[in-house]
Amino acid sequence: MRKEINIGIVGAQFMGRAHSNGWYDVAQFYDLPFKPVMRAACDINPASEKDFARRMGWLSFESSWETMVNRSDIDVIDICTPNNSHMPIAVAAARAGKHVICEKPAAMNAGEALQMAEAAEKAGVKNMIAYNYRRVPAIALAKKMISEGKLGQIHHFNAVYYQDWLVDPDFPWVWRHDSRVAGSGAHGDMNAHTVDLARFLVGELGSVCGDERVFISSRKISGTDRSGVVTADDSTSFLARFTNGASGNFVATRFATGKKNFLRLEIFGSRGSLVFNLERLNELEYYSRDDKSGEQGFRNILITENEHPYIRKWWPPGHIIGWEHTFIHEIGDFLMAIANNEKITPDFSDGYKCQLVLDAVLESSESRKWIDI
Ligand code: SOE
Repeated sequence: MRKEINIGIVGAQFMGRAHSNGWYDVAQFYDLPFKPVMRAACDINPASEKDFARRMGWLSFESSWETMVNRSDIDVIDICTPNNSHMPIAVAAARAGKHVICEKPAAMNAGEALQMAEAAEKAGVKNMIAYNYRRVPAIALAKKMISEGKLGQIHHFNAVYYQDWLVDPDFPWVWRHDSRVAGSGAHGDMNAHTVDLARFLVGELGSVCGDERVFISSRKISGTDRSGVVTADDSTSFLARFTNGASGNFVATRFATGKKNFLRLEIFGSRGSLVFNLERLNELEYYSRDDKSGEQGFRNILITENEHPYIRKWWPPGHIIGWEHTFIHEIGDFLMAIANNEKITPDFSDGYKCQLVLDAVLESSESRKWIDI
């Protein structure tokens, strides 16, 4: 077994920082058979990349992702760039024999995501889409409880994901407003998470009916007199039918005044219910119809016990963890999958299946019809 594994990260923006935190901390908490080395960081802006990379502890710098993915001293490529470059980088990295972890959503559309899944499959490399919320301990516990049948047959999956940074008309035009770079807006950024969680917790979605909205259609470009046209959605809501009969209700918006990063899931089943709120990520609300009549009610499980998923790696019972830990968990699980040559999920084919749903919602909104997936 090798002594070290060398990581190259592409993209020094916000999510690159979150991933860097994961690479930095993972060896402290995971019993890895090799040492992860933060070998190289790459960004098209060399100044921001060097500043970022130096502070985070990356050892060398590249300004071209093509050079990066072909470096012989790199084993893993971590893609944290805007969405329009995920596919070319992931495909090239897989062809160069690198294991690949890629920020969500997988790509601009299902066609691109499929190319990524096929390239990774053909190259036989480990691949993962960084849907980090699967690795919140409360969500992993919800998965376990649902798999054990604690909820019985699931009737409803309701997901709202609220942010409010675009309600300010003076917020400038950024790449996330440009559908040529982002693919979509709130939809691909936030519904992507909840669709992944819906697939993880409840099952495949069979059909959808969507409503995509842009509330402010042009914004000032910072430092110029020009305005940019907003072509990516400010908000997208949709109804869904799961193939197992459950009913789904999804809202993602950047216009939820007062809500900064509010993600709430409600899952109602024939035997019980679960409610998760990201603002209280160490907790899970559970209602069981099996409780004694007269004593039934929602209980709040504090997810800090050793038997809870991921918690043993951290602190003694009662000590809470945060958002950044989800990146350490996903990177740790990814490295363990490489070490043990095991399948890791969500992989590129999950990214593709999630993207099929996202694409169908946009098609439905445009055609004003339900769309089968
Ligand atoms: C920005 O909207 C963002 O950082 C997303 O890109 C993340 O995936 C989400 O977790 C929080 O919001």
